[in-house]
Amino acid sequence: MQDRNHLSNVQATNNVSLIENGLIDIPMLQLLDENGQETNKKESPDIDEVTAKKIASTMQYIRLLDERMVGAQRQGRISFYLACTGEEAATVGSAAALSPNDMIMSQYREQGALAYRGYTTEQFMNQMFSNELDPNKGRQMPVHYGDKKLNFMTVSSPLGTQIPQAAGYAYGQKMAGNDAVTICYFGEGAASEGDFHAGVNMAAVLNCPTIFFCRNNGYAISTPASEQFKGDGIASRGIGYGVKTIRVDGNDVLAVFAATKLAREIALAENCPVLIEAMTYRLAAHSTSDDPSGYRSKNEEEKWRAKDPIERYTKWLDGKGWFDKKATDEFLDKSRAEILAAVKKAEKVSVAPIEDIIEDVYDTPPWHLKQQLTDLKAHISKYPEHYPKTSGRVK
Ligand SMILES: Cc1ncc(C[n+]2csc(CCOP(=O)(O)OP(=O)(O)O)c2C)c(N)n1
Ligand SMILES: [Mg+2]
Repeated sequence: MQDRNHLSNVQATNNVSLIENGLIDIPMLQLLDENGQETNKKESPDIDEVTAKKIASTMQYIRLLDERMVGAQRQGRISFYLACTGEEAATVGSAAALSPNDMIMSQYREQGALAYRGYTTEQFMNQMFSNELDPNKGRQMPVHYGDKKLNFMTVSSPLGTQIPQAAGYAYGQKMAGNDAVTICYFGEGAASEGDFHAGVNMAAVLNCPTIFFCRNNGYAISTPASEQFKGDGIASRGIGYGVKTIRVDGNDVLAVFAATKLAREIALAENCPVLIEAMTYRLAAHSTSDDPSGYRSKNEEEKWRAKDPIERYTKWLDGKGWFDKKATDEFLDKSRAEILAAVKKAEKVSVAPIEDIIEDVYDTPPWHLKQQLTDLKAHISKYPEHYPKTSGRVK
């Protein structure tokens, strides 16, 4: 039997020296420069006109949705929101390079990928308004989307949990032989969780077709990347775990699309994970509970605003003769009206019956949860003025 470890292959050296700067300055793939010009036509992905336009309209829609929902939170209509402004190319460009059978496991800022898959404005609203049409039955914060039909795993709040799950899910896809991969989105901040290391290593050792897609947007809430890690971003970690890795300009749709397409092909053909690190910038606040003016300068934001992924992509579309200003304006007007109508509709839908708060967890709710429910009902009937009329509604 052959040796099953690497120890016998290690080369000896007689130099007493430390390895320094072994993995720095990993280059970033850029296929579209900041003026929307292709940098290397031979490497540009082959995106047909229909797909190219769908990518554009999804990015525009998501930017609009973000703007409107931050507004809705400020008006007190929803409790919380997370915008992805500035990161649209990373999520929409990657989703466009996948097959609809591929599983998406997201962190929370990937509404672009979900919209690309066909999640409707009404579905977004029912989830965010936590009404009875929300598949989570209102038991989650806004932005915890999920959709079985669209192969989009429900978002969960604790950072990094989706990373080992994505290794396991892809392992199952490989065993089932259904020619599908799992893409796992996460932020560079989440890559500090133990789950990142466990998940990536597991996928490498067990040969799982997982695409680990890191959105390195410079911040984990108020903590800049420079205070999060000392190594060369997250790409260097992929290489450390023996995972094929690529760093891309996350504001460049063509680079993101090309990298994800390649990652998918390799993951399927070789049954292995691939790590993509998309370099981008969170132009938005972390969430509606955050105010970035306390930890970064307007000047820094402006520098990144000038690299707007939508503008860059639009210039490219225009160069191809695929950009129609009038049609785009009409689409935005229609989307604005659709979002407003969906807000008005979703906020009128009742919340789920109050029993749902303790059901679906245990086969039979245990006595202490039943007791808490009884206490809650008593509390709501004592102070009805502090609760929506529909709370406390019994099945
Ligand atoms: C285990 C865990 N720790 C802390 C948090 C609080 N938290 C929510 S988002 C966040 C920052 C994550 O940053 P990053 O992964 O870079 O994603 P980004 O928000 O930049 O998209 C933190 C610390 C959490 N949700 N879960
Ligand atoms: Mg981040």
